[in-house]
Amino acid sequence: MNIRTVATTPFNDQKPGTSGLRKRVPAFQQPHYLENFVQSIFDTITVPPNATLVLGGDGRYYNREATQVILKMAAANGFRRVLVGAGGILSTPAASCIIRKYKTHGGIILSASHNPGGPDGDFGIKYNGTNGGPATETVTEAIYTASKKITQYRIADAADVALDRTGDHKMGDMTVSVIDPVEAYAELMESLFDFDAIRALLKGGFRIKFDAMHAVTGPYAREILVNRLGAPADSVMNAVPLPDFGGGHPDPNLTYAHELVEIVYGKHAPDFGAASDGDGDRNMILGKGFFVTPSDSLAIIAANAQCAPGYKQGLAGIARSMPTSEAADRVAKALGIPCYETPTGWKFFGNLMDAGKVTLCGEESFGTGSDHVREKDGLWAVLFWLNILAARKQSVETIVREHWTKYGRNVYSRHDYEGIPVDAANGVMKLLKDSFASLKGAQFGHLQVKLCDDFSYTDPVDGSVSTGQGVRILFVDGSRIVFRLSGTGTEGATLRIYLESFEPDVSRHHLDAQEALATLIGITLQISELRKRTGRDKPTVIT
Ligand code: VG1
Ligand code: CO
Repeated sequence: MNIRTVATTPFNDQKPGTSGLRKRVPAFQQPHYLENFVQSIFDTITVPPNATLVLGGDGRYYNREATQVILKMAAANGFRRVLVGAGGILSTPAASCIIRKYKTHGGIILSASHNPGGPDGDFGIKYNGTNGGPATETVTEAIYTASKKITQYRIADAADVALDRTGDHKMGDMTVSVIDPVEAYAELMESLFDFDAIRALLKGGFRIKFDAMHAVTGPYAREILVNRLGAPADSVMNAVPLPDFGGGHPDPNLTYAHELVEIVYGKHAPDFGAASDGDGDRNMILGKGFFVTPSDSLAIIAANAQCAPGYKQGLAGIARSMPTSEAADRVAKALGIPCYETPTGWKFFGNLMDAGKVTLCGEESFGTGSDHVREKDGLWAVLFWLNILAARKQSVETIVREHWTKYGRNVYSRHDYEGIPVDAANGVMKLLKDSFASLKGAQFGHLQVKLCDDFSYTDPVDGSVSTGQGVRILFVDGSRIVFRLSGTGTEGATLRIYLESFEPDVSRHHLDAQEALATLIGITLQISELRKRTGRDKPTVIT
């Protein structure tokens, strides 16, 4: 097999964001663009002899073409084997599971998660390390540095691999093993949860609806929920993955998963509703006419973890991203276990899990997971809820309300302003940082500012420091406002504002979050000059 060395010049925009490199499809289709980034990964990770790589993606437009290119580059860069999901498909948590199960030299995941797909949509690529988790910041920075200096890449002259035929295919000295994308993952789920109890729950007439949003979880949900757990076939909707996600925005929240939301808030609503995103790592949990915030979901899973066989031995600790509500902290305190606060992005949880410091992790952005893999995991969260529901035999709403009664309610909401001009977004952030001194101690009605800062994190395991992770305005009574710029978008800037206050009074737990947070929302608009600077009078998405 002939291996070609191709001369190339750097692109200067290959800096990975919160979760890998995400760009519009036409950017990735530029000659050498994909190849440069893949070679930068291989040059950074130094491939040991006889190494195996995992490869798969969320099935979005360009997934197949990129898969063929990466296979040929893996062969030219000394890999002995590549485990690739049939059709080039692997959900993000399944890829993590397979890296861990077969102890491979990491894997490459092709996904732009919940961003829309199609010829003009987004595409993305990231490297996960040998622990199955997203490369740490040190590694992504090194990949970026390599991408700025690259002069050549290596690629094999080989025929395309028949990606739909499972089994081994030869590419020179390298073997391409095309594997079932679901099997290993489904087995892992069966080892963690009480499938008998969930089967009995479903048999007893408990009705569920899972929205795969025409993204990667369709085949996973069918195999696990329908084939293995016996849910009726129509329990899974939008189950066929499509390269453009059917024109939708595969983001499981109240705005984009509206088809499911209408069903669970409508007549004849099922008892439980859930959705996942483009690459299967996010989850939204709903009861009959009831929405569970991701922050509450993390806390409730933590408080009820002993219901699931895989977590019977208890939790080592919990970690949440900084903007995620402090509901999980209250559970950790009651359990007498540590709770860690990390920057946004799953890559910050890896070290804590590898060191055995935490079992559960979560983000307010519909991400929940545990140390069973090193990614957040949408279907895992769905199964955890079903396991809890099977054990407690109460409705979703009752479980949440009882949780609030016991621990108090962390009222929470996130306001996103998407696609605003970059200068305006930077201006808002600068204004806030310049106002720290005058804000400290300032009084807004009954709320007084206790502290403002730009969050920075020192990893307790490797000592690495990550600065500039979001502006925090903390109030004396424990309320918080956090401002952050998104690191996953591909157009303009997205400003995220996270609002939280604590409500111990049960008689006020029924209040709508926007109503309960009205004072904080007012302060936000005042101190950020948001309307004036961005020209927007309301958020694009409220979750
Ligand atoms: C967003 C979320 C973050 C999440 C990241 C990747 O990042 O806020 O919590 O880890 O997406 O999730 P940002 O930088 O846009 O706020 V996924 O499902 O897009 O891989
Ligand atoms: Co995702």
